[in-house]
Amino acid sequence: MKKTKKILIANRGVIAIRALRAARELGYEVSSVYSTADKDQKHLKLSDDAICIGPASVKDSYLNEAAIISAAELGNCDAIYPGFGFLAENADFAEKCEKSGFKFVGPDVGVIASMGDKIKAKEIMQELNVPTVPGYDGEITTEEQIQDKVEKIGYPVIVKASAGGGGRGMRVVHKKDNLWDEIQSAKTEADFSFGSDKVFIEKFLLKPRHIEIQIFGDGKGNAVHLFSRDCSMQRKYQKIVEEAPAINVPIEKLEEIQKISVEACKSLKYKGAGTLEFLYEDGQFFFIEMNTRIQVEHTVTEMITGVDLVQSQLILALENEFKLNQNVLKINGHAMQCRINAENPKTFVPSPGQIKTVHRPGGYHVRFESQIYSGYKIPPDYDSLIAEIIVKDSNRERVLNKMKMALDETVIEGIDTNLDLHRRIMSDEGFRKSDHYIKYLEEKIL
Ligand code: MV4
Repeated sequence: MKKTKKILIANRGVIAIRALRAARELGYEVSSVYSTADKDQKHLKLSDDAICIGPASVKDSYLNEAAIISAAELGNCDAIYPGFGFLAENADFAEKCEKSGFKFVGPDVGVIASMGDKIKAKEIMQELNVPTVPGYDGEITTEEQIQDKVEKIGYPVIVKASAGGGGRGMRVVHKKDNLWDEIQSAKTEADFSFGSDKVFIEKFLLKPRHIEIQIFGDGKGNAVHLFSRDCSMQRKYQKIVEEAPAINVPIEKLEEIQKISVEACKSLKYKGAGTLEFLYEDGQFFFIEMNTRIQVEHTVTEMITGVDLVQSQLILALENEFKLNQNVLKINGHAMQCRINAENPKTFVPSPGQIKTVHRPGGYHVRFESQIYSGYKIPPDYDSLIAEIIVKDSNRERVLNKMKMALDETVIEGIDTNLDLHRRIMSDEGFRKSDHYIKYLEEKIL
C-alpha cells in the first residue's frame, strides 16, 4: 500500500493551523514543529506528531534550518510547508529542503532569490512590461553624480535597500541638501540589517494605495491571476485590514494590471502562490515588490473566488496537479479581513498574556482563523497577530456591516486587543467611501 504523504508545517500561529486544516482535508499526515514557548498551540494537538525545535528565540527555533530539516526527517515527511515570515522567502533554506529530499512548498530557489533582491526584481519586471516606479538603481559614485540623477527623477525620492523589503531601511529625501547623507545612512543601516549596502532610489509617491495581484503558476509556464486586493489600511508597514477585490479602481485598469501580472508569471515559469505588490496613484500602477509566499491576506481572495489557496499549494507541490483555470475563475461578492493583534490600543505595544475567555464570531460567510482558546497563553516572543476575522457578502457596504457585527460578537478577555480600533475603522466615513490610502490610518483615524 502507498504511504500516506506527510507534510511538515514549519511555522506557528494563524498560518500553522490554517495549513494543518488544509493538509488534513486533503488526507495528508502532518508533522508540526514548535519552540518551547509554543508548546500549548492548538495545531500541535491536531498533528500526528509535534517536534520541539528549540527555545523561544526565533533564531534558535523557527529560523533554525538544521533543526527544521531534522524534524522533517524524524517525522518521515515528504514536504515542508513554510507559511509566511520566518524562512518562507529564504532561498538557501528552500535549497536545503530540496537537497535533503523534501519538497519545499513554494517557487523555485532561483525565483525566490531573484525576487528577494529588490533591484533585480524590478529589472526583471521591467523586462516583462510590468510598470515600475521611475527611479535610479545604478551605481552611486559621487555626490554630484547622484544629485544629477535625482534631479531628473524629481524630489521627493525614497531610498530603499535592495535586500530589504516590507518597509525596513527606507529613507525619504525631500531636498538635494540631505540626499548624500540620507543615502549614506540608508547604506549603513542596510548593511547592518541585511548584510548588503546596495540601495536604489525611486520617486516617492505621496498618497498611494497599496493594491496587489494574487497569482498562481504551475511552474511550467501556465499561470492564473486570482484578482486583486486592497491593503491600504495599515500602520507602520503592518497591514491591518485587507479586502478583495480592490475598490475604486476603473475595471479596465484592474484587468490590465491583472493581465500584465499573469503574463509576467508565465514568462517566469512561476510555481505556486505569489503576489505582485503595486502602489496605485492617479490612475497608474507601479510595481514595488513580489512576494514569493502565501500571504496573511490570502483569505480574502479565497472568499471571493472559492479557491483554497493553501490546498492548491499543497496539491501542486505533492501531486504535481494544477487545477486552476482562468476561464472558470470569477469574483463572487466582496470580502474583508481584520487582523486581530494582542496589543495595547493606545501604544500598540504587544500585550501577551493569558486569554481568560474567547467567544468566536459566527454566521453565514464569517470566518475566524486562529489558534486561540480560553486559557491559552500568548507568548511574548513573537508577532502580535492572534486571529483573523474574515467576512464575505454580496457588496462592500454589506461586508462593512457584517464585519461590524462580527467584531461586536467577538470576545477576547484577559489581554488587550485592537478589536476597538477595527470597530472605529468600520465606522469611519472615509473608509466606508474607500477614500483611504497607505497613510490614512495614521493621518485620519489615530
Ligand atoms: C514606496 C512608497 C512611496 N513611494 N515607494 C513600504 C513598504 C515597501 N514594500 C515599500 N513601501 C513603500 N514604498 C515609493 N516609490 C511608500 C511605501 C509605503 C507603503 C507601501 C505599501 C504599504 C504601506 C506603506 C506605508 C508606508 C510607505
